Amino acid sequence: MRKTGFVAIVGMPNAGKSTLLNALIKEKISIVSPKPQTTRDSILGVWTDDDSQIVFVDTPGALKSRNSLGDYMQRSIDTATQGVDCILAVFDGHEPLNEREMALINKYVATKIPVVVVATKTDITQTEKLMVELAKLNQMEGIKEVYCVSAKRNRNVDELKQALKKYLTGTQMYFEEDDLTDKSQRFLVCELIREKILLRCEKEIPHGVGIQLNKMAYENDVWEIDANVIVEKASHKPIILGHNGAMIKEIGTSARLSAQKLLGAPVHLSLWVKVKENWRNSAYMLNELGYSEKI
Ligand SMILES: Nc1nc2c(ncn2[C@@H]2O[C@H](COP(=O)(O)OP(=O)(O)O)[C@@H](O)[C@H]2O)c(=O)[nH]1
Ligand SMILES: [Mg+2]
Repeated sequence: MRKTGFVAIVGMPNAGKSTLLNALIKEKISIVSPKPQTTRDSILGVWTDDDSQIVFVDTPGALKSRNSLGDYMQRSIDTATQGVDCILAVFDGHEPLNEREMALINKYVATKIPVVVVATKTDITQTEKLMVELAKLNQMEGIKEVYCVSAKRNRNVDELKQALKKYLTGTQMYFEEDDLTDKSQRFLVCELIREKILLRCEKEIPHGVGIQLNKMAYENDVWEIDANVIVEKASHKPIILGHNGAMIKEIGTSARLSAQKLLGAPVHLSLWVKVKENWRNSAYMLNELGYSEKI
């Protein structure tokens, strides 16, 4: 019988949580960008092998909420850490561990759920610097283990996964053996489009972007996908469109290529830029874009 259970991945925005999740399950299901707040929703990533099934919960980074979307993100972190077998507290190993991060780790230790701390991005840091951070962690009580990994270079990630197995407390399989995530292909396609915008647009634009799928159907061996890119200010529209539509074209091409990889078939993608003022505070729009509570 397999040992099974849930592991929540928590930490500050940009720590490298989603990259680590993708490395742990060896598949890209959570989008990644250098911008904070890239992940908005808790995403489950499932790893199944001969002796275990680990369900990883990727969460948005801890932050102060300023709108209904932010409240939703915070609730999704709180829910994600309830009832899990282990909490993976991830921090960016190439930055000093700050007070807020130490406080967060202490908060998780107080839950009595086993806490494993992970310093990631070790490919871009010096060992000496890391030693200082590890010494700080050593002085904190209640941490079960500390791992140094590079999710990008896949360094020490499998060892970490093996180590996590001892915390699993269940025996029930939560997912089929070949399932990788709880998210639908529709959700993942929207996320890929959003990722391409995050990677190309600066300042406040990325945080105000939402993707609304009008159509996603497999017709004559091709995925026909039609989506709205929702922005919250009229002034954002020309930025996303770019000069003579150059920007939206570039976003569309790279999203189409990623979607083809995900879906394993050719994709036709149409994108439309629409303005919906203040959508991040509209219950209707949040629901439309998939940010609604699952009961
Ligand atoms: N060099 C390096 N960069 C990383 C690593 N993991 C994440 N990153 C980068 O850090 C940024 C934030 O990563 P992401 O996974 O989105 O962080 P999250 O907000 O915690 O989910 C992105 O630009 C990633 O490419 C790593 O192991 N090494
Ligand atoms: Mg993330």
